[in-house]
Amino acid sequence: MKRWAAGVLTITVLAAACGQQTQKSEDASPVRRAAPDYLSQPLVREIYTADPSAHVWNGKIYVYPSHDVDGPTKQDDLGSHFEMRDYRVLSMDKIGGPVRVGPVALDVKDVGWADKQMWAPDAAVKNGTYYLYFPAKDRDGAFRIGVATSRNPMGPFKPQPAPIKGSYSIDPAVFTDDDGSSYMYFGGIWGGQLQRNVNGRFDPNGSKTDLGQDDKPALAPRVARMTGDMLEFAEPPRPVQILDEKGMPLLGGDHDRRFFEASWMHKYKGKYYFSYSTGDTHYLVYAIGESPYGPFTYKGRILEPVEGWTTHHSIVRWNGRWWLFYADSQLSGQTRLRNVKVTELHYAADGTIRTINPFTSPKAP
Ligand code: FUB
Repeated sequence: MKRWAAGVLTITVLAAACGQQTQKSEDASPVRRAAPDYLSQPLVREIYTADPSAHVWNGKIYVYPSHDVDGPTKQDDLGSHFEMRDYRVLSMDKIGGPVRVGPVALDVKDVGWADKQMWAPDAAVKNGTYYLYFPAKDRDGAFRIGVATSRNPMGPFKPQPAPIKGSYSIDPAVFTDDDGSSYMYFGGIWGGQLQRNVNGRFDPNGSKTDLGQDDKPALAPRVARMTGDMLEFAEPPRPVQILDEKGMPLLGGDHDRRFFEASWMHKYKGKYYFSYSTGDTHYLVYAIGESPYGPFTYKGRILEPVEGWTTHHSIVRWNGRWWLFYADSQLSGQTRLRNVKVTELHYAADGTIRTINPFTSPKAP
């Protein structure tokens, strides 16, 4: 049996096991792989998951993913086919051990201001309260970022009545520095609407993809320090500058390196590593700076393209080693139905990250 056909058979069996439909063909990945060709295997198979934000709390690993569901909307450049409605948290005692899928932690129907599209979330903890940060579209079709709280990292989370004041766009990632200050990084172009919020106000008629100014600095992700209660921005969000090796901002036309979505921040040996997805070129890349606000200098790739259109990640230290959580479309073969994975991440002696190939063998013909 050809590898592609074997993949389809596997997918059909797995899809039946997942109790989900996978028959949409317009967004099927062109090349399917046999299971051993993937560097790592899905963490869970009973639901579809993506955009994993991992944290280590009290020695346990908690993963806050998007919960992908099949829906009627055709795939487009604005991600209209990502029709997620709720969040479920994953937990594990150790990497490689059993993964628990928690019950619904937050449902869009319980968020008064939100209408649809519960996209990539993140979480934080302070003084025994857990905070779930999530983007969703409001009734005007504008992405806003909400926050919900719980005393349990698995939820259920109780949402605040309104989105975070001054929030817009998608993909919140909250980083807490050694001095206890927390910062939210956020933003995404195209469907993430950053280009429709260039002045901090939503312009429904703004550009659809990016600013279309290839020779100008690329649109920058945003960062804002959080208030002490973790519920609001303590300051207006500011652009995160990402510079090339000559100290010049990356340009809009530099699709292999410029910011698209999926911010993450971690600290390694005293330096701040800002990482993100390049979207339409499908890389996870990183840039290093001396402050949580940047500027950050582009350094290279973390992960080569996975199967599926999107790529989104988190980086955490567990048991003295560093781990990359990411997602691909191994189980379904469709971009809208993804599955989260984990693999070890390695640094070279100079602090650069060794690029990871998500496959163990070269691409099938
Ligand atoms: O999962 C929906 C969106 O796709 C996320 O918010 C983006 O980062 C991309 O993964």
